[in-house]
Amino acid sequence: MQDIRGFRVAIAFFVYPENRSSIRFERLREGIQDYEKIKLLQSVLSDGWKTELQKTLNTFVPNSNYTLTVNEAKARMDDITKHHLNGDEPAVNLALNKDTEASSCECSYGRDPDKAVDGNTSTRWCANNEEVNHWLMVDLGQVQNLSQYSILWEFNNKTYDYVIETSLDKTNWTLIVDKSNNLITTQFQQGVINGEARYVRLKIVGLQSGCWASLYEFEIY
Ligand SMILES: [Ca+2]
Repeated sequence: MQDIRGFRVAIAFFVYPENRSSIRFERLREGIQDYEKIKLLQSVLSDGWKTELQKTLNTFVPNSNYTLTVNEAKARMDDITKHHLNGDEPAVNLALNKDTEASSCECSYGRDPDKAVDGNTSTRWCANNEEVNHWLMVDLGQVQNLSQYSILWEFNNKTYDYVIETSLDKTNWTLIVDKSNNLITTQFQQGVINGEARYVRLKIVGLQSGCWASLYEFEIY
């Protein structure tokens, strides 16, 4: 059995992502069960679901912000199992590696807008100052039916107020998500969106002190 700390998620279990000085027996047992389940899933899942499982495991990499709690990670693993048994395949991230534009970027640090849609949770887009109303736009390449979005912000436990607008022609915009009074402080956030669009624009309208408009991944389904 391998504790995920010190390993780049080859085979891992969920319990104790953070440093603890002792371990309770029931937690250890849970960890062993999770380990066996992950190992089994890795051997039977399709490539698409394997990637989804890996994303969940990646949130438990040492020195990350542990964006999911143990229970959330377990719930996601159960969800993946259920979909696998139903014969479903994971939804395709429509934003992945698509063209992007932004109001600004810390480009000299490599924090260009395309870093928000490169599928890599260690690269990020960041605006070039702490002002609000910076935006990131993704061109999906063609008109698509939208169902869901997710954002992995730079920081956990911070409030990012944002809105999402969509457009068919890059001229006329429709507000489809209004989180301008966002109460959620988790680093990973997701929500439902409806309608058809080719262009999707995320605008950060409120920031806590010390936070800039900055995020690792913006996914659209
Ligand atoms: Ca990225």
